[in-house]
Amino acid sequence: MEIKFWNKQIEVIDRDSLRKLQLERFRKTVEMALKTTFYKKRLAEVQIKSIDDIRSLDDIKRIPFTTKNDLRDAYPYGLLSVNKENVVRLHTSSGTTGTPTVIYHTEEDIRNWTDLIARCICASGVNRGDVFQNMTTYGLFTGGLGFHYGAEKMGVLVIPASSGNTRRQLKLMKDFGTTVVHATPGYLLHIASQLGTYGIKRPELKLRKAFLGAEPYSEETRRKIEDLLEIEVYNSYGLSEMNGPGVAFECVYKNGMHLWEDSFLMEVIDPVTKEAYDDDSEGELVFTTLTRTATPLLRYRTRDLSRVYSDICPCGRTHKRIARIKGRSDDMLIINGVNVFPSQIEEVLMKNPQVGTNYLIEIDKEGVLDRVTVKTEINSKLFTGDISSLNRLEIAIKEQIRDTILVNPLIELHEPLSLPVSEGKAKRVIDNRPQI
Ligand code: DLL
Repeated sequence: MEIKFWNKQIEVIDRDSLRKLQLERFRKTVEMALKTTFYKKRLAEVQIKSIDDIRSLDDIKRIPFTTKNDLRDAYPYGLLSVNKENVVRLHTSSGTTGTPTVIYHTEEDIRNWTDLIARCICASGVNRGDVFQNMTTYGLFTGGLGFHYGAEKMGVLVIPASSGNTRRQLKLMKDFGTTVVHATPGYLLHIASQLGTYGIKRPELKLRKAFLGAEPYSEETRRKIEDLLEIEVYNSYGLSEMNGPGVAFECVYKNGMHLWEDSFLMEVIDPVTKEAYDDDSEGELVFTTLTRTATPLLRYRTRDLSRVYSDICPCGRTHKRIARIKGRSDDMLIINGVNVFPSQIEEVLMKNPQVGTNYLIEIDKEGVLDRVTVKTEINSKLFTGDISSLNRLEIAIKEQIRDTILVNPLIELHEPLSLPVSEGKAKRVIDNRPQI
């Protein structure tokens, strides 16, 4: 297997040198943070008043966590650490309700972010000569411009298709011989199921790889997309508060995502006690930016749940890998007292070849009990059409979900394309229970 690097020196750096570099950058980050009204006050409360108060990476434990609410409260300029004249771009989070979070970038910040994306793309084995179709939304969402800049820097031909308009996406793919796409998993799964509808035969496409992220998806969904499109899917993780994409990405071994530790200092904490783990336990990811100048963030609580793989990756990169994100701690559903992640239900659905591409989880109150309804499309190609096979599928899904989440769901099978299709982040859960 050919292993490619964008910046080999940094990607295979020995762990001691990496820690030295992290400390140097962490100190600079604290220095930048102290220039913001928000952190000046926050850090004074724990007696951190200058860079001299930070002597080791362990000093991070003295710093209070930063939350999404802190960022919202500081909106719009409370976390800006440079003069406005030095800022060249801003992005905001994709949430549709409430005050968004805003991240500012200097030219240097954009250069560093772009470099990280080029690093990710290179790690997947993409080369100059590849044709890259960026099917995520351009605009405030970071997936569009973030990947666009990185792919151009890497030297691939970029098609800035943005999201939506499946007919046009497929035409672009066919006409320009697209070899790599970037999308949300939900949207690519939809496209994959639509080739026939738009009269496209697989051999007419040159597609070989896809980068998928921005929302949780299971290993089963990855496999389904890989099988349907005969491509390789790479998991891509990021969040707008840490630039956007380019935080962690899979190499060709696809055994977890390398977290770029020269740019992000990672901690994994118990979301309840907030204690940082020093082993590989599953917990909430917390990040401190290490190179950002306009909006440095210290110990940002992501709410994303994952675990670290500390073993060495055969690709030679020394940056630790993180497991597929299980979900967000705030996405966890409590159904009749049982903790359930939507990803557990998705895993069961996508394991069944007779299941189609879209699904919805609805939760209602029935008396004192919670009732879960899982609505899922069927796969028209594999479905034979007789009622008894529909019944068999329904029972099988019901049993598999019950065995996984210990809650007995109602199953509704729907015709292909009858449930809402999402071009960006999918909304899969509708919780109709009264808010307490
Ligand atoms: O979704 C940035 C991004 C764009 C990442 C394109 C990857 C590709 P936000 O809109 O701020 O930023 O949403 C960030 O999305 O905290 C996770 O909960 C979730 N997320 C992102 N990537 C993955 C992934 C972008 N690969 C939030 N698997 C994060 C699971 C993911 N969840």
